[in-house]
Amino acid sequence: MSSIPPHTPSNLSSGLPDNWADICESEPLSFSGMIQPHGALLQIDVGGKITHASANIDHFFPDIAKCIGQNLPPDFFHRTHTPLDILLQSNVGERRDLSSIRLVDEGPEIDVVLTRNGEGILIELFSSPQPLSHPDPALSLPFSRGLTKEELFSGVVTRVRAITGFDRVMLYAFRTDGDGEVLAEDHNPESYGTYLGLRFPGSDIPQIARELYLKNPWRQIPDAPASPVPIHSLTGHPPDLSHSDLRSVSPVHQAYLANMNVVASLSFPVIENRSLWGLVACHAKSPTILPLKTLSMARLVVRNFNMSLLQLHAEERMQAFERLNYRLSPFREIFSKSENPEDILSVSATLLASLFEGCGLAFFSGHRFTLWGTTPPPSTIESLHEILESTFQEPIWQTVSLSESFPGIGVIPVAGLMVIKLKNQCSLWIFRPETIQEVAWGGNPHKPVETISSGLVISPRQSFERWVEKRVGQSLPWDKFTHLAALHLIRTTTAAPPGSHH
Ligand code: BLA
Repeated sequence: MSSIPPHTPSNLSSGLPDNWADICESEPLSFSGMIQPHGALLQIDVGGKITHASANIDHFFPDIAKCIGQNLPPDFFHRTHTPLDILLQSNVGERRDLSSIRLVDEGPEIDVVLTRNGEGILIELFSSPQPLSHPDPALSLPFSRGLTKEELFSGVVTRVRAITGFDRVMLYAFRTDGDGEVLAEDHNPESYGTYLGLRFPGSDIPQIARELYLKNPWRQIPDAPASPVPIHSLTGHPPDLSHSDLRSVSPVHQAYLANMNVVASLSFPVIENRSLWGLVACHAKSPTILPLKTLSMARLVVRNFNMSLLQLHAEERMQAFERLNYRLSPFREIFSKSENPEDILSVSATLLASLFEGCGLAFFSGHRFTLWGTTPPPSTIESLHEILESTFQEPIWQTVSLSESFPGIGVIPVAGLMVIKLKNQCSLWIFRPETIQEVAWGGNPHKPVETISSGLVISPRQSFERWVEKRVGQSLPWDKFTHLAALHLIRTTTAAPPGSHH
């Protein structure tokens, strides 16, 4: 029997219901049945029949409200220069952005977005505001090669602010621990304070909201407090708004923006390996509606940035791999000859400890192990080995705090642990010491729930003032470079011997 109680996830937000994060994750964002009032929406099915219309549709397209259940006039597709059958043949998620279209003679010019969705075609109509200014077309040229990361980061926020005119534009990046941080910011000199360098808890942007960025080019909230408009339905079910930019704003997020003193918000996804790497997030203090052309131009800038970022990351990885290849060669060499823990650590302990910034190591070969440097006592390591062997299948496991992961572990002279599983039941354990860290947050992140008269509600923070957390009992985080080094170790020691073929 092991002497250490099983793993319990750390609970930052003590006193809260355990499932508060699930509550955020279960809001039916895409089935709100309502839209924001700056545009109007129609859903047609694959036969061209109108199944849903927003209550304000008359404002954009007179006489259509009566037509729920009937076919959209063929003239519509003539005026949008996009035949219905062509639209229906496109893949779900594909969209056509049409600027300055007239749906009726002598009618106003409007912007139209047509999106093929699961149910048929989603039609979104927006009044086409005159652009505030005509941004310099050079802003949408690709970023020059050879910029440093910092130059690229500040380049994208400056360009997006020049195009959109928002008060504040930030590059917000998700960290490997799920939280996020503001890496670059450009703001109106009159706007208050800065979010640059501040960290925000992962729960501020739930996964359900992050996933929508993989389907949409941007999320536009021109007037967060504005009352939403209901959608009339033929089917009795709300339409799927996962591809809709007009989708009404989550009430929690409305409160969040209000607490931040933000009225208009606009954000563009930055994507790497099909997942959301970050956002370019824009804030304004007063309602701000941009024409489709301006939105498309800002999106192009973010896409250019995204491409340069991927290139930079690829170069970084290549350089890191070359360095790792060189530095890890003594380890590879000894491990290819011997799996004896003493042999391995006598040759490579110093280099492994310095590469992984560890204070102590354990090398397991089956159930035999050898220790080096500062580690917990052997009996504790044996118990940990037993638990981890039975609970974790992944090739890499890590924690920044063994005492948070295993509250019964007792007093130990280390905080963090990374376990790297190698071939033949061998594993390398790296211990890190406690490093007291100061983390500057955008407001106290530990209180996402409040008590109001009717009970407990999930609510965003009231204040986003810089709030410094002093982190004790934790090691430095296991960052991307450490992960890369661990993967490199696994790959290069399990690679098929030269000459073998698959
Ligand atoms: C959405 N939260 C968002 C979005 C951002 C943030 C960028 C996307 C929509 C948008 O662009 O406005 C958070 N905004 C930030 C952060 C910064 C910023 C971190 O500018 C930092 C500078 N929010 C909460 C809690 C919940 C929550 C506790 O604080 C959960 C109950 C939910 N956030 C939430 C939801 C959305 C959201 C539901 C989706 C809103 C929508 O699209 O309607």
